[in-house]
Parts: sequence; structure tokens; C-alpha cells
Amino acid sequence: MTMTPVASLSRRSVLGAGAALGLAACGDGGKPLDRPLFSADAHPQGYPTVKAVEEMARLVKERTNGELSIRIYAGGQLGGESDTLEITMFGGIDLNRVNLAPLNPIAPPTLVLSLPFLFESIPHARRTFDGAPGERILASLEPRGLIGLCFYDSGARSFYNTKRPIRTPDDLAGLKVRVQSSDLYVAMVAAAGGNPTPIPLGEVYQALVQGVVDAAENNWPSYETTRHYESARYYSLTRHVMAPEVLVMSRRRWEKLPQAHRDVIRQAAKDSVPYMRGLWDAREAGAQERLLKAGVQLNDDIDVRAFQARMLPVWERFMTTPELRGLVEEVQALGGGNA
Ligand code: GTR
Repeated sequence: MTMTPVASLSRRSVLGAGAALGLAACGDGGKPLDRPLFSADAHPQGYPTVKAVEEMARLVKERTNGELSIRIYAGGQLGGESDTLEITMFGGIDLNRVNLAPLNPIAPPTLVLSLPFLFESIPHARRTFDGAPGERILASLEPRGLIGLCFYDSGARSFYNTKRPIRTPDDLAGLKVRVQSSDLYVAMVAAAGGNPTPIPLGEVYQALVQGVVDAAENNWPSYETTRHYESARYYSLTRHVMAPEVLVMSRRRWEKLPQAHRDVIRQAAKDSVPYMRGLWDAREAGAQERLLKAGVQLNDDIDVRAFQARMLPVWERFMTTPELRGLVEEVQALGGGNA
């Protein structure tokens, strides 16, 4: 199954969101725009990613003496992540907090951190995001029109569904599984035994209720916020992907900023990361506790080896260049121990 190439997506969404943001008079005239930076997030107010960008906005305002400010459009107001990313590349949205998955078709190095069962633990993932591989992956976005500012935590993604606990790949057989807009996720779910269906996050609740899909996969906080647990009660701790969230900026907008403002933005983004981690850890633990009380059926008896064995061809299919394989090795070298 092939995904829609980002470049061929309809411009309707781009123009629609541009109009919503009042961008008609804000072309590429070369003059700095006298307005806040617009920032998109699929998650609602109060979610750790939104709060992290609020914190970054506070720092940016303070450190530029109010010359730069950021206005956040949360809750997917500006569209799904693939669409808003396209708009960001065009320059219609300035900042965008997305998961790594919709960047997979745009910048191949992002595939590395999305590989199933790449990380041994969350500390391993964090060392990678903070270290040299993370920096290189963020930098790989620049030729694609995006400035990679920082990674935010996203915990581990696990499968949940409306039918049964998932212990082995055989339990996924016959289930229609919603995935994000990434060929890697499509291949991963197919290899794990399910039938992958790419759907934007905002449409998944309805798709689960109506039986258009039987399953999805996500971390605890997203599973709670989206209320997917109301119909998909079986959460199985496969922890198959630990890919991070990313904050990107439109390169078009970036290039219009004076160097001093660019430095402030980069630093403020980095400074919001530890703040976000604190929020994330608390939110993840809280979400799990609340969901179990709400009747979610947790299964943590997972045949991890059986899932891992099925992922080998997926790794081979996507890690096609020496650059990508080199990055994988660098990430693996950061493993070992949970400290
Ligand atoms: C969440 C992530 C979102 C979005 C969502 C999804 O974990 O924070 O950015 O990617 O998953 O599955 O669409």
C-alpha cells in the first residue's frame, strides 16, 4: 500500500487554514510580519505538548522583550498533522508540534526513531533524542523547509482495540488497525498481523465507534485525551514504538527573523524540554491510573519476541542507505542500562 505523497496533497486544506489564520495579506513579501508566530497542535489545551509550547512562548516573549510572541492553535483547529505540516512548509503556519510519524514521508532520517522495538527503555530513547543522533535528525528537516527545534516525550505506543487482549501477533489477525500517515506504520502493523488503515487522529474516535476500524495504537495520555478507551477497552502493553514528538518551525518564516530572534527561539525550545518531561511523567502515570479505574482492560502479558521477529523485514525495507543504517547503530550504541 502506498501513501499519498505529501507534495500532491490538495491545496484546499492549505488555503482553508491560511484563510482561517488571516494570512491573505501575509505573502512572502520579504518584510517581517507584524503578528505573533502561529503554532499548531493536534492535542487540546492542557496536554503536555501544548503546555510545553506555552512555556516556550513565555520564554521567547520574555527574552525578546515582547518583540516576538506565539499564539497556539490547539485541538487540531488548523487540521490534521500531515496537512498542517504541508502548510508549515509553505510558510502558512510558523510553528508546529507533531509526532515524528507524519515527518517520515518528508525526511527519511526520521524513520529511524520510529522503528519498532528500537529502544530498550525510555531512558535510552531520551539519551537518543538529547544526543548526536537526535541533533542530526532534527537537522535533516532543514532542506525540506522545516527547522527542527526540539523533541518532546511521547512515551511508548501500545495497541488497543474493541475486541480482545493482544498477546501475540496472531491476536491482531483480522483487526483493522488505525495508523498514522506513514508507510513505516502501515508496514509495521501489516507485519504484526493487522490490517493497517491510515486515518487522521481527529477521525479515529468515530471510526472506532462505527467499527470502521477495530484498533489503534498510542500512548496512555493520547488514549485518554481522545477518549478512544470508551469503545476500545482492551489496552495491551506492546510498547512497540517510542518515537518522540517534534516541534518544527517553517523555514520560510525562520529566514525572515534576525539571528538574535532565531537564537532565542532555539534556546527557548530546548529549555522547554525538561519542563515537558516533568509534565509528561506525571500525565502518563495519572492517565494510566484513571483509565484502569474507568474499566480499561490492561494486558501486560505480551510475547515481545514474537512481535520483534516479525519486525526484521520492516527494518530491512526502510533502512535502505548507509546513512540510515549508521544512525541505527549510533542509537543502539546508546542503549544498555536504564540509567
Ligand atoms: C499522539 C501524538 C500526536 C499524534 C497522535 C496520532 O501520541 O502526540 O501528535 O501523532 O499520537 O496517533 O495521530
